[in-house]
Amino acid sequence: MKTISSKGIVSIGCASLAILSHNALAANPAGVGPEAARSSLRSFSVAEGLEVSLFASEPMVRNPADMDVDARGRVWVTEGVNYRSSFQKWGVLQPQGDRIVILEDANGDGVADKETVFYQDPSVNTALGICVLGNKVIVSDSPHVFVLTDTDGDGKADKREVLFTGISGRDHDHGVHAFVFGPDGKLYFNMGNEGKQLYHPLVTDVPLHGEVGKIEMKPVIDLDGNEVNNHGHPYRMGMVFRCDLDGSHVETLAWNFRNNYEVAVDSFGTLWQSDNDDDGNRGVRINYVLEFGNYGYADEITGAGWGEAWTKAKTKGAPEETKVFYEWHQYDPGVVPNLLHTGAGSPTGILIYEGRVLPQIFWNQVIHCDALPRIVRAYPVQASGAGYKAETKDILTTPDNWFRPSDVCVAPDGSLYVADWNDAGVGGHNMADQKLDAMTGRIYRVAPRGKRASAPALNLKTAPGCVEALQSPNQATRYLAWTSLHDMESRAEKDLLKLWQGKDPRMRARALQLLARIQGQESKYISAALKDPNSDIRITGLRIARQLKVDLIPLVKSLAHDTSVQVRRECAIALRHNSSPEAPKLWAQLAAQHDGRDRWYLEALGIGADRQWDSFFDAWLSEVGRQCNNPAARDIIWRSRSKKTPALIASIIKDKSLTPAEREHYFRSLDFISGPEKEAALVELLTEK
Ligand SMILES: [Ca+2]
Ligand SMILES: [Ca+2]
Ligand SMILES: [Ca+2]
Ligand SMILES: [Ca+2]
Repeated sequence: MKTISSKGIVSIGCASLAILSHNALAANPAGVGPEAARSSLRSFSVAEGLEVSLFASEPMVRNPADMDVDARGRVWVTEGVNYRSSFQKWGVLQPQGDRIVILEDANGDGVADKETVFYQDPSVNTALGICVLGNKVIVSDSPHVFVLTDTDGDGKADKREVLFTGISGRDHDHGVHAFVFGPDGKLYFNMGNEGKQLYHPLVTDVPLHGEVGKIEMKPVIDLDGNEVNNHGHPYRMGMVFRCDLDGSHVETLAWNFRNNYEVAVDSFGTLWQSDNDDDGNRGVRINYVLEFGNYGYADEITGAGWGEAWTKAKTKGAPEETKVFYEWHQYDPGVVPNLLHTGAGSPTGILIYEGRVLPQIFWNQVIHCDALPRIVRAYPVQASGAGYKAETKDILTTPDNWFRPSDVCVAPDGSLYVADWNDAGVGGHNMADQKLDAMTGRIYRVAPRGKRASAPALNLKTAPGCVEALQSPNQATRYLAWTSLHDMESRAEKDLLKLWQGKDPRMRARALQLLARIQGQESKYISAALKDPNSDIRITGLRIARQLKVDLIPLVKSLAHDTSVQVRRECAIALRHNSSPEAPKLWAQLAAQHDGRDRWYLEALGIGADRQWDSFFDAWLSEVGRQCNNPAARDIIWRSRSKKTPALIASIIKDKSLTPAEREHYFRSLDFISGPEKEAALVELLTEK
């Protein structure tokens, strides 16, 4: 949902503000309750072959903020009844606090008929994230991330621990978001630009109920040795992370987003996100996330917003359609390109659909909610150079302007569940739905016509049963399977091998992640992966090798001339902060294969050369010799941050055939470099005749 910035109040908040002034009660004008909810479904359009049905509605569920579906097909919801109660005039509507509720269809008619309050406490308010992992539930609610455990299996939390703390963005849509379980057995999560920093608690156990109060904490130092905060060293704004299940070994995977609402991780370990524009600028973006990439919401060096640069560009005649590129600093060296711009929006939940129940166009694709245009849609991708290009394909939408999809999840049967916050507005510190008795919230199921909900029985005691469960499209199921298989180690190898030798690359990748983690078998499976005909498997192998801290140099050597530029992209990233004397030469070989057009590849090279520009760039200069006056070489020079960069930039700028815009493009590169070499280059340019 969208934060209302000073500009946003006018453009985004208007829907709810208008309603509030006309109707103090402000209930959904189309009616309240299950019958009204069912009748509103008649206006919904759904992708061909699919149907939408009502799973739950008020009063069973109100204002669902985030959702997860467990291995039994039960729907877990964090409610936002007390949304913004700490500062809005409607105040606390539910003194017992917001609920985390489990909704269940006990009699099998496709409609929820049982609700269990897993947890309710005033210390949890409109939690932006929920992730069900066995008997543990991770709840993201700035300033804390809680782990709630149901120790006796009655569906109610018995124990509360703090996983992370010290996060800003309390009572804000841009704080810490949902956790997801990755194919590597790690947790992935993100926070928007109000999250600001991440702390480890010194004591994790806290009482089950009540305010946590002040707790001892220490800043998170990530695996790169950086303190995780937004001060620009190097991280800024919204960030995305990976860590172990216990919160240790934090990696800051990418940064400089505005409100990257959730992260989705596919079976190859590739990350996908959306990001919200500054409200009213029609600049929502979908991102394929390059690990360790800067995504350019603020100026990398100064931290400045984009308005000034855009105003300047506009006076020089930049067309309106380039504004979105300025918004995300896409013309700056060191900023990763966006996958897709989707216009105005309030992006929310996201997932990667690796099931086989929806029509084929949705297989292996990102599925995403956008509450402003009231749509759930997919972005089918095709590889394009070292990155991707994407289209949009709608799944669910309606003209009913109270439909506000806040989250989407895959159930064990491969169907989708969609949470509907249901309001005239899209959050952003406001709501029309201010009266508890009439407060709405809906959960829909989207599935092929006539396909009844089901949850396959699991057998997690045996390796074949676990390998079966590992192939589930449902994340909560995969978590159970993964952890059992990981515990079985070599006892599961035979059955994992069958999956590894199968046809579906994503299922093979899931097996590979576990096979390569059987003690003593690491290098055998990594090397098999690196020789695989499928480029995504080679990429997965390299990513596993990085995580397992295997010596990467021989691996990058074997892949440095790979036929797939995506594999070479991954090689560049693998060289990041590698101190081997062989790293510069390998980077130079990768850089020499840049085609002068592929910005994804260029940025991957930049990520790989971080902190080692001088040696890497020198190696590249020796590699290309005098052949550095062509588009590819000029691109590398423009992106580079070496002591030799300024003189080379100056010599490009002196080329009389450059257009003024091209000259400006190269000049901009100098803003990212400091030191005497830059001063000398500037003097040279100023005194040029
Ligand atoms: Ca039922
Ligand atoms: Ca319990
Ligand atoms: Ca979600
Ligand atoms: Ca509502």
